[in-house]
Amino acid sequence: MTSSRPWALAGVVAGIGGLAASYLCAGLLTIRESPVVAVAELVVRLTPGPVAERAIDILGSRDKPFLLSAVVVVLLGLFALAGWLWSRAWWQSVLLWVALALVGLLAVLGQRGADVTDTIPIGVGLALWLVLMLGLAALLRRDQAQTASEEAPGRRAFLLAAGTVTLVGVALGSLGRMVGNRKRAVQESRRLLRIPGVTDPDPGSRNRIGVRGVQPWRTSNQDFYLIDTTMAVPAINPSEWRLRIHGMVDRELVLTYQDLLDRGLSEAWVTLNCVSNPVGGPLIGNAWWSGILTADLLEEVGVSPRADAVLQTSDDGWTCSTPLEAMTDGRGAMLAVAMNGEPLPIEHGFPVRTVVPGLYGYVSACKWVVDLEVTRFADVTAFWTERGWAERGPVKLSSRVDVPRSGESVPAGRLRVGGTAWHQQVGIAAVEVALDGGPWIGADLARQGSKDTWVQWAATLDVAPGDHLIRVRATGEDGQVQTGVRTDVVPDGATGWHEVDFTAEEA
Ligand SMILES: Nc1nc2c(c(=O)[nH]1)N[C@H]1C(S)=C(S)[C@@H](COP(=O)(O)O)O[C@H]1N2
Ligand SMILES: [Mo]
Repeated sequence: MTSSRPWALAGVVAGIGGLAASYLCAGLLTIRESPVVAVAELVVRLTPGPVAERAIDILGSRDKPFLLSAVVVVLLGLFALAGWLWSRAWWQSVLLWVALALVGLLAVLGQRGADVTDTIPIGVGLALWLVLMLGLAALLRRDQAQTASEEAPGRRAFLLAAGTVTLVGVALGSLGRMVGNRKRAVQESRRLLRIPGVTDPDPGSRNRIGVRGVQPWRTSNQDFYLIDTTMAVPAINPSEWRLRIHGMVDRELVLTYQDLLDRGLSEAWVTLNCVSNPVGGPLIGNAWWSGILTADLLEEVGVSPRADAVLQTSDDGWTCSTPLEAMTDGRGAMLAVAMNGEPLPIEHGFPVRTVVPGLYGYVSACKWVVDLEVTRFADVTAFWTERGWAERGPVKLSSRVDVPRSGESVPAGRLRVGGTAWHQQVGIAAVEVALDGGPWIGADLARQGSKDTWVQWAATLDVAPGDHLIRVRATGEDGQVQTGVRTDVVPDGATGWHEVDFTAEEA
């Protein structure tokens, strides 16, 4: 019998060739992403919410590279299988390939705004695979026939395979550069962009409580947490960006970036929260946002009195449904174009993202936003609400200890502790800490920027040598006291007091 290894190798080589062809084709057609990324995104979309949560827990920010690598490994295995199948019954191999192409097709057509051109890379990939496989199979057969009479076992096929791999490598390399060029072009236009009216106020020291180790009141763009489901951050040139506002409106509107800027900027400090932030967690940040008020835009288009939601869609297909009221009342919901005085960083939604004070990001803070559909909650679902998260997501009253850190050792005696607290749309009236289950002690508050920002607190404790536990709770301007009842982040945000254990050591 013939060895199966050269056949598997031929399958892999033909597979990579086909894949490279579809990559190149996608690049040339400036389709946002290649079929492989589309498949990875399909996996993300099909993953049940709790499984996704678990994966993010275990893998953290490595979840995406992990998923992409998994897709690639599975693909390579299937390529090898297809090559081997060809040696036994070529039509089985073709069937496997057609099945793979169908999965790719499904994934691609499932993307936002997919059209027929998006399917071309898959067709091209399939065709090239067939050509490569036919060629390699012919060579392998000839080699095997030769081996029977002379020597030189399968050498030609391997040489050819190596040659093809090299070619494919070159092709992939140049494609990588092309895609890279596009990203670089957008980075460059962002770097050169000056948005008139954007300011960059220094928060000064008034908001600072002055305890070392408490997170800065203003979160730099660099340190701002990042959460999104996208496999490939959209690279959108402002000159190509369009926003469509439609649905239950009197006059549909399509805006360019300049049209948007022409409507005038508003600016505010807003603390953004992720609903997945565990008690005491890091998924929160405070920035100075500059943008165009959604209330003005929605007034301009005239919304139906029967509407109660806005379905926001990102360039990457992610969606969220936001209460219409939150985007039209006086709270200052905006389409932000700048963050901390700079054009939005690409990964934070460049060129335009939504910021709605008082709501968790998953129901409001759409990055790379391109479509606002005025609608009704009863008529739509969105990315996270389809996965078991609540339809409404107001930020919950919460507080955090930053100093001391969990497990830290500190000198016994007078100890300055500190952290932050927030209750967007309401404001913080008081913060209290308790040592080792003792009575609540009032903390000092720094100045709160506005009711939509966090506020820093500090307290002085006297700690004896030994192990200790401190906990913190906040009270809102509305008199609500932060509950100690612990609930999970699903479906609408965690509750409970943040507790930190530490050790005081004899000085
Ligand atoms: N396009 C897009 N926008 C998105 C998301 C996303 O997955 N895709 N995630 C949302 C969530 S859950 C949060 S908490 C915020 C986070 O914004 P940041 O990454 O700028 O901090 O973005 C929101 N906007
Ligand atoms: Mo989030």
